[in-house]
Amino acid sequence: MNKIIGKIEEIVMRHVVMTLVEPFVTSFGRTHERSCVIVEMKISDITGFGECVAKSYPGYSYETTGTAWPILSDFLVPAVLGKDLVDIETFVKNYDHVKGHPMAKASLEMAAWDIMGKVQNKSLSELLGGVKKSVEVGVSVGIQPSTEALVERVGRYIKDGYRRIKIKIKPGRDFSDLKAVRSAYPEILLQADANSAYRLSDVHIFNMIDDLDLLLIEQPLSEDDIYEHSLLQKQIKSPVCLDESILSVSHAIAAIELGSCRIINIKAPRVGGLFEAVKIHDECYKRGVPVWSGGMLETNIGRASNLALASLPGFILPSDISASSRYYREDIGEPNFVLNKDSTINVPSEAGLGIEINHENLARFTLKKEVFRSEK
Ligand code: OSB
Ligand code: MG
Repeated sequence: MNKIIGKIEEIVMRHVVMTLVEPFVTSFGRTHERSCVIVEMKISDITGFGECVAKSYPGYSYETTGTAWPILSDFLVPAVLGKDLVDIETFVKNYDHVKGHPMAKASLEMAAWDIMGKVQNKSLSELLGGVKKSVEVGVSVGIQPSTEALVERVGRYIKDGYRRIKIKIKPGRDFSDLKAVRSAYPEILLQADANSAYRLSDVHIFNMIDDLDLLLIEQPLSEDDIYEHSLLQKQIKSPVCLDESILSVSHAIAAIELGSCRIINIKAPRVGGLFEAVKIHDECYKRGVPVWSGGMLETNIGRASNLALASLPGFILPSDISASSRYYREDIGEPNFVLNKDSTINVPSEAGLGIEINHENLARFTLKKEVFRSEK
């Protein structure tokens, strides 16, 4: 029997908006002001934080800050408020009956893990079964105004110390962009992310890209095209990696068994939280399928969570977790993560997420705040 940690007495939701150091452009749109919901959970004198990574526009998935807010306030928060926190498995059962909305769910779960770690004086990495003190990382480079600008931007990231570069692609900005980067930097670990912008009939483009020695091609087809990805993977040499298509461990198993991908990008928020993310990791690890951690332009709160997850043994490819300075000039929590000389970032070792909230910045970036207290 697990010990009861205490009653969830209060949950605070904040709609936070932070400006990226530079706009981030993908096949589905442009982000400069990045919004998120930050949840704060209290059990007596212990506070945990979680980040809902859904942005203002439903380009990556249907979730937005605007959908996450009522899903949290009307359904998820009432499902856990006043309940005893015992362990994460029972915590997530509280809202089992709510369909979908994985990012909203993942933010509450993150706050619960943060509390769990603080109570047990263990880092999130330790709680999850992490084995690494630092993790290999890369940088995700948005679509630039021109191919020349892209080569130049990539050059500066390589100077910063990133050894793995991911290029966002879309129809019309694919092979020639990748070829230019490959020619300029023949040694770099290179991969591409299409964010579901192609159809199976575009296979000839991927056949050309096959000659550029990419680590992987991420999410070429639609998120519901797991079967079509299996047809694509049969016709191309580069490993397909799925991101948007994988919303649960069942999807991961289906994609692997069908041969739809050879690599999986794990994002805890996309799959409903760290609990499901670890299940996907374990399943992939057992089958020898490499995984890596994706990112959603998180604040340091979400970044700490990604780093802890990426410390698990199956995360053998470099993750989309870059230095804090690549995202925001100022963050809502410390420490700011820095890139080590060997293109790694240290995994937080303090209890829980290991993030000290900067309350002044948090208040400054908060547009809206709502407090929920349990009755007694
Ligand atoms: O597809 O991996 C993606 C950012 C927002 C939405 C989707 C994606 C991304 C990234 C950025 O590629 C990764 C990062 O946080 O550095
Ligand atoms: Mg992706």
